[in-house]
Amino acid sequence: MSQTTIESILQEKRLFSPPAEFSQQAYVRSVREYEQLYDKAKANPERFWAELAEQELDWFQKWDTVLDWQPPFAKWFVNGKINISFNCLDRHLTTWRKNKAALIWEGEPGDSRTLTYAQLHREVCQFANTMKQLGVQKGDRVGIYMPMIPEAAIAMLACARIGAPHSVVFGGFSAEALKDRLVDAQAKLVITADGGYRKDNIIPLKEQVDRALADNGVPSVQNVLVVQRTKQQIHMEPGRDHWWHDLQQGASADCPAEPMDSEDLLFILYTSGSTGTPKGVVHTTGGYNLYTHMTTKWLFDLKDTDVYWCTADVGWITGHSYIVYGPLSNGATSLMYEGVPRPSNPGCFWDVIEKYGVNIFYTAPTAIRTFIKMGEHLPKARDLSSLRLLGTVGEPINPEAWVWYHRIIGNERCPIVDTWWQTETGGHMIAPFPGAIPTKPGSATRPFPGIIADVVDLDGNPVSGEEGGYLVIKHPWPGMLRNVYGNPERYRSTYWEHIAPRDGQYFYFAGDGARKDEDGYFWVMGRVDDVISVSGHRLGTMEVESALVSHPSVAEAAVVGKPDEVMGESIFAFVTLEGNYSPSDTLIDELKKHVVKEIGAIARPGEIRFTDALPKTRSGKIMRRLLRNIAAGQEVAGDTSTLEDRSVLDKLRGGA
Ligand code: 7RM
Repeated sequence: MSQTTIESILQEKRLFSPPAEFSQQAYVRSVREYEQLYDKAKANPERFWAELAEQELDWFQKWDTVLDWQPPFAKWFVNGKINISFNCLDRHLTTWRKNKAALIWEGEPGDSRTLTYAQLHREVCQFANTMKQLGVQKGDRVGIYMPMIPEAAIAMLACARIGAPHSVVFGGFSAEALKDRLVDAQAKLVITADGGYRKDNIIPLKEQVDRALADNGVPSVQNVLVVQRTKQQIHMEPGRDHWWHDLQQGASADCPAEPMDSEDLLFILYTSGSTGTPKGVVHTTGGYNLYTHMTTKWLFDLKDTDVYWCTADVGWITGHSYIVYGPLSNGATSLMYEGVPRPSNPGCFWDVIEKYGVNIFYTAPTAIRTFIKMGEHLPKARDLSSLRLLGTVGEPINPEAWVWYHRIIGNERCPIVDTWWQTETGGHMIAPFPGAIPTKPGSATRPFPGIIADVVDLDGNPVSGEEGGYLVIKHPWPGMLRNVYGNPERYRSTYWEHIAPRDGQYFYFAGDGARKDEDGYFWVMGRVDDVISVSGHRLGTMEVESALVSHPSVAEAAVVGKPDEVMGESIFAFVTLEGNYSPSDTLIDELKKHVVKEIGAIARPGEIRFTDALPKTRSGKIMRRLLRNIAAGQEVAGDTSTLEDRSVLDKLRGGA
C-alpha cells in the first residue's frame, strides 16, 4: 500500500452504524449479541463449534472428539462422517428448496442458465459417475482448469461427492504453472474446457492443458475431460481426451454421496508465499463445511429469499468458499458470472445486479477502484435498489473506495462487510456482523466468534499503538488449513514458527501487518513478507524473479510491488543482463511475454528496469526495501548502512 493510503486509513475516524431496518431482521442484532456469541465461543470453543455442527449440518455419523490439537496439527470432529456435496445438495431436496434456484449463471456472450437444487444435484451425480467410469476413486486428485461456467461448480461438487480431492487452477495461469500444480498434486484426471471468454478474448484452455501434459510432463494424468464452451478447433488426444457432453449423456444420475471422514482431504489450492514454489494449501471436509457455512450465514446475513453474488473466480479460495460451498450448504441462490468489467462493457456488473435483483454483492477493492474510474453515471443508470448488503475482500480497502461503495452502490442503505481472511483460513476471520457492528472505513472490524486474533511482536507479546505488529491467530478454528500438501515441514515453518510457541501457546502467523485500535477493531495494513498483491491476486516476488531468471538474457532479477491506484500494486522488476545482451525495448517486451508464459497474465510486469547491479547487503541479500522506494519514485528511506556498494543506489535513482 502506498504511504498516502496508509495515512488516510490511520486518520479515518468515521463510524457507520448498521441501519435499524437491517439490524431488526438480522441474525445478530447488536454489539451486545455479538459479544455474547464471541464470549461464549471463547469460554468453550469446542462446545460452541459442536453445537453449531449439530444444528447446521447433516452428519452420517457423529464425531467422538470435537478437536484434537497436537500443535501445529489440528483435527476437527474426529471420526465424524460427512459429505459436503450432500450438505450442499441432497439435504435441500427434501425441503421446498428442491425447485429453488441453486446456481444462476450469466455467461459472457450473454447466454444464461439457471439450475435448481434438483437439477444441480442430478448433474453432479451424473458427472460423479462419469469420473468413476474413468477410474477416478476416493482419494485420487483431480485438476480443474475451467472458465467460470456451471460445469466448474458441478465438477467441484462431484469430486467432493466421491471423495476425490480437487485442485482448481485459475484459468489465467499458464501451461507451465498448471503443470507444476498438477505434478505436485499428482492429479489423475484434468477437467477443462475448449476455451473460455475473458475480456473480449478467448483463452485457449485446452491448448494449455495439452502443453502442460506434453512429453509426459505430468505422468499421473490418465484422462482429460473437456467441456465444449467456445467451440473453437482443438486437438483431442485419442484414448486420453473425452468430451464432457458425450460421457455425461449416458451417465446414471444415481450416485449416493460417499461418507467421508471429517478429516479426509477435500481440496488442495495453491497459493503464493515468500519462497519460489507455490504451496498446496490443504483443506479437509467437516471443519471447512461448518466454517464456510457459518461465516456465509452470519456475516452475509443470508436469508432464503436472497439472491447472492460473489464476483470472484472459482480458481481462488473466495470462489471455493463463497460461490460454491458456503452458499450452497445454506441452500442459497448463488449467482455466477463469467465476465469481468472491461472498457467494452463497463457497466456489466450493474446490469447483472439489475437483471437478477441481486441482494447481496461481494467483490474486491480493485474492482471498486476500477468502477470509480469508469464513472458513477454507470451504476446510477441502473436500478440497484435490490441490494441490501455489500462485501469486500482481497486487500485493504482505502476509505475513499469504501465511502464510494457505500454511497454510490449501496445508496447509504447497505452495511459494508469488509472480510479479512486468506486461502489458508478457509473462511472469513475478521469482519463485521452486518446487523451488529458499527463499521469504520478501512477496518475489517472484529473477529468471528471462536477466532482469537491478536497483533503481536516477534516474541508474541501483544502490541498496541499505531505502529502495529504481526496479525496472529491464537487458537485453532474449524476452517484452518491442515497442512501444506506433501510438506508438513513447510507447513510448520511457514505458519507456526515465525513467532516461537511458548508455554504451549502457538501463534498462527498470517503474514500480514496490522494494528488494533482502542475499540478492539483490527486494521490490516498489508503483507509483511515478499508477497505482493496485484488486483488482489497473491504473487510471490520470488516466483516472478525465478520466471525472469529462466530467460537466457537475465543474470539476476529483483521484483517489488509498486503502488497502483487501481490494482493496489503493480509488478516492478529490476533486471541485470548477461554480458552478451544489451538493454532494449524489444527485450523488455520479450521478458514480459516470458513471465506471462511461465506464470500467467496476472504476473506480467508493469515495468522492467535494466541495471548494472542490484543493491545488496554485505551478505548478498537484495535490499528490496530500497527498490520499493525507487519503484515508487520516493526518496530512499531508512537505514542504508548495510548496503555493500552505495554507488548502485545513485545509478538506480538516476534511471528513475
Ligand atoms: C481471501 C483472500 C490473502 C491476503 C491476506 C491479506 C489480503 C484479504 C483482506 C486483505 C485487508 C481485507 N485470500 N487480504 N482480504 N487485507 N483487508 N479484507 O484474499 O490467500 O488470496 O490472500 O489478502 O494480505 O493475507 S488470499
